[in-house]
Amino acid sequence: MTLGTAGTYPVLSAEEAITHIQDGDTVSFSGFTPAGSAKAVPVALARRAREAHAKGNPFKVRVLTGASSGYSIDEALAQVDAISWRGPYQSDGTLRKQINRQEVEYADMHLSHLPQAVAEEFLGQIGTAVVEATEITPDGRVYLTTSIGASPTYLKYAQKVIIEINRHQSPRLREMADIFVMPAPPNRYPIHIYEPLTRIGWPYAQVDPRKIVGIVENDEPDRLGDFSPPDAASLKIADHVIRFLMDEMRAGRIPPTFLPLQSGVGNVANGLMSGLGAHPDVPPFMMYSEVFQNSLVDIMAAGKLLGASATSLTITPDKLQQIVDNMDFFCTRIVLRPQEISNHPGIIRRLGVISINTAIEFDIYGNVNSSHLFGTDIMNGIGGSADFTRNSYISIFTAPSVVKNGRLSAVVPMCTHIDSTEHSVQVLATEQGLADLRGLGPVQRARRIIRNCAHPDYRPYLEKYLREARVGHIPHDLGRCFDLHRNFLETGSMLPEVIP
Ligand code: 0RQ
Repeated sequence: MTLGTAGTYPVLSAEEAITHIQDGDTVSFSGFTPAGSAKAVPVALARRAREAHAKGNPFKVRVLTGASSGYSIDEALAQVDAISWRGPYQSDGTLRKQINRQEVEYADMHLSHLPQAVAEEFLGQIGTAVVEATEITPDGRVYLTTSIGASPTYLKYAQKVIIEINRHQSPRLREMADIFVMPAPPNRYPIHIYEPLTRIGWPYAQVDPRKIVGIVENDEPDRLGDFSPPDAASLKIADHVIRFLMDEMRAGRIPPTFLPLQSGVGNVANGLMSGLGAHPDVPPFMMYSEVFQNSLVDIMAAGKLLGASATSLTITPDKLQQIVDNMDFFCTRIVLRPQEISNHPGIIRRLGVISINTAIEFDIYGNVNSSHLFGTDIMNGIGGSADFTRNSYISIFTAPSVVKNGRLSAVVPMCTHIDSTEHSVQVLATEQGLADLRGLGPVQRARRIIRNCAHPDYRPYLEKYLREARVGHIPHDLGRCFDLHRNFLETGSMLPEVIP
């Protein structure tokens, strides 16, 4: 152990730092996606868990992050069975299997709710927060890196804090940070964000220096995989959504200056944003979103994206370098906020955000399942999708109409799990077409969704279901509403007679 560069905090190896973490502790890590995630400490913790298990000793921790986390946290810890409880979101293959086998308890939460749930101690007392930063000052100012997420909250509520000082991350990232931690009710006043780039806070998070047990030095980059180019279905979905937005502008429901967009992550979302950026009729626009992703760097550099508010820079190393090399340009156009503010329902409603997220499946009435397969198995989680959907000016969900070579339809009679209800979902799009559901009653919605969005192989089945369902405000047949799902589980295809 040596003294820190500021002479204030002890510099620890990752192995020394983890001696402060015990079996059963709740540990909160920085990171929203792999961006800004703690790296050295969780990997050392995984080594310790493996050694403990080899000796027959228990070692598991309860893990909190901002959202998903990538290799260093979920994958490293799940591979050695070191997670007992996880929240608020994950997307790791190994951890997913453990959750679905009931080996790990998983609290799948709206991401804007997380900081308040921490403050209320519903998630237990946080023993240690491990937060990546480029600098910590003697008076406890913590300059975060590529994500803000829930780190300000974790620094505030954890009993002990370990700071990972990452020398790879640019100290200039702080120029994008705008950090404000909401007080507890009833002392909450209006949040003065009137356009996506309004700044209301400070470039650093605050921690009580007495809680810091040490700093761990590190120089690993965020580990983000490359995006594959969008497939044909994604490009068609993007076309339908862009045409719809253009029609909304022509109808005067979207002003000529456009409205801020939120878009989910993944290849469809990247393709959609690139398409919007390249479209000659789309005016330069803003984003009020959760994640700033790869395609946005180019359209911002080209002047099409005027500004973006997010909570993380989830971008590949080459794109991050482009931002760091041109920081004078980008730091006036990107604001990184805590997830409580990036996903704040009131601000989303005030700004008139147009949300575009991806569904696993949706039913003929417009209920959307974002998180669970066959009603039982988690895929990733609800994430921020419903923070935005419920409060946006126009809420859009996209999905390919079929997956697994047509053996699964994304349009079903009834979703086996619902994350965003028909009341919140306004527009659905698949590569087949787009269904604008605003103002329609259930049966009209069903007819439009089946006609515009369902794959032709599944349309006759869905039409027959609607025709034969028990009449009510929302016609259904409770004996048959999950037949497609049951068919798939039993035969490997939702419609075995149609698709071999
Ligand atoms: O399974 O991996 O075995 O092939 O689900 O599907 O097509 O890879 O889609 O990566 O875009 O993820 C909704 C999961 C889509 C994601 C979801 C199977 C399919 C595949 C994944 P395989 P794809 P994507 C704001 C936004 C919730 C959080 C959110 C998500 C796997 O977008 O997690 O919205 N969203 N955050 O084969 C059975 C179906 C299926 C199906 C797909 N109908 N039935 N399996 N799959 N449809 C937050 C941020 O901005 C971070």
